[in-house]
Parts: sequence; C-alpha cells; structure tokens
Amino acid sequence: MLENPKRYTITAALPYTNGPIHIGHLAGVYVPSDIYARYLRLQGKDVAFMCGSDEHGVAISMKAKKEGITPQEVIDKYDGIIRKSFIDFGISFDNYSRTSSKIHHDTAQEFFKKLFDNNDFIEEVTEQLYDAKADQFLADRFVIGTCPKCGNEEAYGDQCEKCGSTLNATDLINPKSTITGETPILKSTKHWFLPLDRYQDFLQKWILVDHAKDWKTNVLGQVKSWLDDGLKPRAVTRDLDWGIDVPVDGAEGKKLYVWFDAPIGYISATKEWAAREGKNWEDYWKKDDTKLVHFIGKDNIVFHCIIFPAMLKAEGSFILPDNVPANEFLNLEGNKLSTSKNWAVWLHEYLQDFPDKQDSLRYALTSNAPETKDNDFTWKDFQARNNNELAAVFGNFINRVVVLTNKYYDGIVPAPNEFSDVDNQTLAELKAYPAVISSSIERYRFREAQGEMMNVARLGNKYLADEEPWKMVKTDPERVKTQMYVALQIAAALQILCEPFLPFTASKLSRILVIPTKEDTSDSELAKQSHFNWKLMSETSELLKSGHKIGEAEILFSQIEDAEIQKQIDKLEATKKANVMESQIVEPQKETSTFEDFSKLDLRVGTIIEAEKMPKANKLLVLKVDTGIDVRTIVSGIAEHFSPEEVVGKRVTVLVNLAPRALRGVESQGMILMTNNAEGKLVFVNPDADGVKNGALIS
Ligand code: B3M
Ligand code: ZN
Repeated sequence: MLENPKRYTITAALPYTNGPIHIGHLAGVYVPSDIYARYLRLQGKDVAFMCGSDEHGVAISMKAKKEGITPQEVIDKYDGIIRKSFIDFGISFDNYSRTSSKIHHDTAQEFFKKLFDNNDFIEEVTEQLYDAKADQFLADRFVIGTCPKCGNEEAYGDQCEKCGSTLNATDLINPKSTITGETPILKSTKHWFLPLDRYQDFLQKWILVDHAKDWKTNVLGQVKSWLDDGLKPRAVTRDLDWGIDVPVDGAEGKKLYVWFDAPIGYISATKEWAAREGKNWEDYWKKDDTKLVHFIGKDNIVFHCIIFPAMLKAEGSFILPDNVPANEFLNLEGNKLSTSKNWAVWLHEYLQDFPDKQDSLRYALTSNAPETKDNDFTWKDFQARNNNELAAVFGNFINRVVVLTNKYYDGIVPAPNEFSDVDNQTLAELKAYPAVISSSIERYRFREAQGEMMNVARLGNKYLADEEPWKMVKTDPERVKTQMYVALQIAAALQILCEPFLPFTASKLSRILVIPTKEDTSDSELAKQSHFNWKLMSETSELLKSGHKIGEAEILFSQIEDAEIQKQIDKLEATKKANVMESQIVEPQKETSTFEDFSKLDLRVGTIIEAEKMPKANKLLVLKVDTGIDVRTIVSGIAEHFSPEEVVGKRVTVLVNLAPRALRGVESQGMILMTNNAEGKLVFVNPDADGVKNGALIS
C-alpha cells in the first residue's frame, strides 16, 4: 500500500449509457468514491476524481435496436440523464467525460497501437459464434447461454454477472442469439488477443502477495479463483459496427472490445481535465507517488484487477492501482435490481420525488452499503434512517444548539468560564473522532466511518441532555455559557466531519453556523482554519471562537411521511405486476375448429348462489349455480384460490351441456369458465352481466 502519496487518482466505474443510474450503482460505486474524494480534499490533498459515460459495447447497440433509434441517440439521451443526475446528487467528479469523445478515441487507439507495435498481441483467426439469420457475429451481450462455471442460464458472451467470471462466447453452453433467438453457428474471423497468461506470475505476486493484506477479501477471493483457473489469451477486438476502430491494417470492420477501451476512459478523462486545469495528466497516471484507486461493483473486478492491470503493465509507463475496493450488490425490497425489468429506484426519478433529500439517500445507502456482502434497500428503512437518525439525532442536536444560542446570546458564541470534568471529557472525546473517522475511510470502510460521524451528533445530544442548559439558565447562567460554548464546538466539528457523507447538510450547516466554505477565499482566520484542516480538529477544540455570530436555525432533515413511502412502494408493486404480465406466456392457438363444433357448446350466464368445501378434497368447492334453466350442482377445482364465501353471488359463464360426471361421489352438471391472472391465480371469466338474466345465451 502506498504510504503518504503526493496525489490521488480516484476512478469510478464508467456507467453504460444504455439506461439511467439506479441506487445499486450509487451504493456500489458512486457514493463511496465520492465520500473518499471529498474526505481527501478536506485533508487538502491533490485529488483527480474521474468518471464518464461508457458509450460503446453491445449493450448500447441492443438498446438502440430495442428503442428503434441509433446508438448515438441512445448515448446522447442517457449521457445527458446520467450527467445531470450526478450533478444534482452532489457526486463531485473533477471530470465526468464520455468515451465517445475524440480525446478518448485517440487515447484508446494510441494505447492499442503501442501494444500492437510492441508485439504484445496475438493475432489469430478463430471460430466465433455467428448468427446466420442476422448476418452478424455474436459477441458479448449479443449471445446468452449457460455459464460453464456456475450454471447461470443468463450468462453473456463475455461475462457471467452471477459468478463474476469473464467468458469467451464459445464457452457458453446452449448459446442463443439475443438478436434473433437462433442457435449460432461457428464462423472464422481474425482478432487480436491480449495474452493474459503471460501476466499470470506477475498478477499472482502483485495481488495475492503484495496486496494480500490491504485489498478486500471479496476482491482477493474472486481474483484468486480466476488466477487458479489459469489465465488465457483474451480477444480485445470485435466484429461490431459500433465502437472504436481498431487502428491497424487488416482490421476493417473491427472495433476495440468495450472492456479494452473503457478503462482507458479514466486516462482520457484525466487528460481532458488536466488540459482544462493546466495540470500534467501524467502526474496522475505515471508517477509512483500517485495513489490510484478504482471504485467498482463486484461484476467489474476481473476487468480492473486482471485485464486493465495487464494492459497497463504491457504498455509499461503507467502506475498500477493501489486498491480496488469493490462493493458487492445492493438488492431492492428483497429482489435483485434489474434495469431490464425496471426493478430499480432511478436516481433522476428519486430526485424528482425527493428534490431536497439527496443526503437522506446518501446516508441510507451508506448505512446499508454492500461493502462485504450483498445487502438490501427498503423504503421503510430509508424512512427510518431519515426520521429516526438524521432528523432525530443530527438535526435535533443542531437545532437545539442554534435555537438556544440565538435565544440566550443573540447568536453570539459565548466566552466559556471554567471547564468542568464533563466539559473536558466531552471535548477530549470530540478531538478523538477525526482520527477515528479517518482510519475507517482510509480503509474504505465508509459505513463504519459514517457511524462514527453520527456518534459525534450523539455525543452532542448526550452532553445537552445531561447538562440541561435550558434548566441551568435560571440558576447559573454563567455555567450555561460554558455549556453552549462546548455544544457549539461539537456542532462546528460536525459541519466538517459530515461533509464527505452529507455534503448538502454540510453546506446548510456552514450557512447556519456562518463557517466559511471551501469556496470562501477570504483570508479570514476562520476560512483558513476550518477547511483543509481536518487534522486541526484533533489538535484544538476551538473551532468557533467566542464572539463569532452564528445564523438562524433551519430544518436540516424534514420528516418523510408514510404516504410518501407508500407511493414508492405502490410504484414498485405496479412494476412487479407489469413484469409478471410481461412474463406470462401466451399459449399458441389450438387447431382450427368449425362453427358446428362451437354451436354444440351451450354457454349461459349464471350466478353462484351457494358454495361449500368438498370434504377431504382441498382443491374442490361444491357450488349451487342458478343457470336460469335450473339450479344445479357444479364441482369446481377453485378451493385453493377462493373461499366459499368469496364466490357466492358471482355472475359467471357456465358451460351447461357438458356431460355430468361424478367427482368424489358428487355429480357435477356443467363447468364454470376460469382463467389465470399474471400471478398465476385463478380468476372467473365474468360476463359483463349487469341487466343480464341468468340463462342468457353466450354466443
Ligand atoms: N460500463 C459498468 C458495468 O459493467 C461498466 C464499467 C466500465 S469501467 C471502465 O455495468
Ligand atoms: Zn457464472
């Protein structure tokens, strides 16, 4: 692990522009990376926080086909949505670029060309999957099949998202084209392969020895299983019509594999930013005193720990990542998040429904971050975190401090008298928190770090509850000056300590406490003092000097009402129903029958007038049905779907001239027509029978 780096390059996985950002992306990648970047800036570190839209690959082409638009229209649509939602959510990239940019195409082609000229590739003609009907080679997501490693039946041609393995399309069992559904044939085609096997020993040592202690076990585990299987050459070009041209002769119609070009997107984003800021991009990618950290989800581990490092090693002039703190997956209400099934909380929709609650979501996602195992997001938990923790603990403490300071001292920080043991103890505890939170953040334990930050608010609440200045003020107002001075120091410390986690709250707090923000370039003592000096808080407890005037109280966290949560839950229920409808298979039409056949069936409107369970038969109800002709007994296999009480009075469609048959000794004289709903539950085929008499003929 690099000690005391001179600068930091932080990358966040480039989101595919085939859909918006959802809470899984945020919890897995963007909130933790933003916490880390904000924290380092508060330390006054030199940070390059890079991201951008991942705009090539089959995922984009498939979305374009699905939406009937061009790939360019797809990437422009979603790049716009994603870019704006990151800004509105406070993800503080230093540059958010896009891989369709010229600077990226040039950078990726230059990178490929250097490896090509260096003979780092194997050029080979191999048999690849081909869809004869679509006249197209099937790479990556153009083919789906069973993963040879874990049996997942929805593995893609390049990756199995379930077990994290990267695959060659020809590895898939029972492959099917996702374009036409056809079974692919094999067809020869030339590609350039990165000989990963040449880097086996280097990767084995670099990761499993050098980083055995500082990389997360979930990352080491996945990489180890990959290395144990033995690395094989991997094609880094594709037969596609969308992507970056392969910059060598004889490669007409070939594009760079998206996972070859995308990680280079971090480099091109840095180049673009450095040019804009008058910096040297190579400091951030080629200097040994730069710490490079990749923030990703677990499905990207192999690309960031094996393939990209092998590329960087082959190129020879780049540093390697110091850490890749990949998170596991976040589920939603107990089910896997799914873009295709719309089973997600989309960031841009969240911001429409909760326009001023960015920090509430950041807080809930960090509290449940899938740092070591998959975790679950529920709307009820989100509400509880906001109401019972942010509002009730953090907001309540700040509100009491600000209201009382304004009430007793017109907002002026009072000069303290002699400190009691409790005061000194409290201030000593406060001074210990910056180091505690730093230690957690620097080990990528953001959930733990946020919990410690909240403990500072708890420390403040406890101090006020124990000291009760609102009572003391009647008998010993001089004592209260010291109490409020101590409470104000805790509030000021919170303003700084919460910024990485709750940036919008930190900004409100700086306004309430009149603490200059980083943008405040005045050379006031406070401006110089309170920012970039996270460490100062562990050296002095006087962040707000006596005489400093604070502002008025503001609500930091308004309550989230049950109705707002119910609306979100209902929205997901509707999505679930729509998905079930979507997934319902429509039986193919039966063979043609004649009108004569149909006219033999005698269908009538009827009403169920009595119902009882068939003794010792849990599937059967014995019904008395008024068919308009007579009242007759019909035995129906609906007992697992309806109670007798539920069906009495139902107007139903009855086949009255079905030959009677005995069921468990009861003669059934007809059949009531039913069907299945999307959830597979039986439902009556009800005639629209208002004003229709029993016995009316259905024809
Ligand atoms: N576009 C994200 C994904 O696999 C992928 C990350 C690229 S980071 C270089 O969903
Ligand atoms: Zn698998």
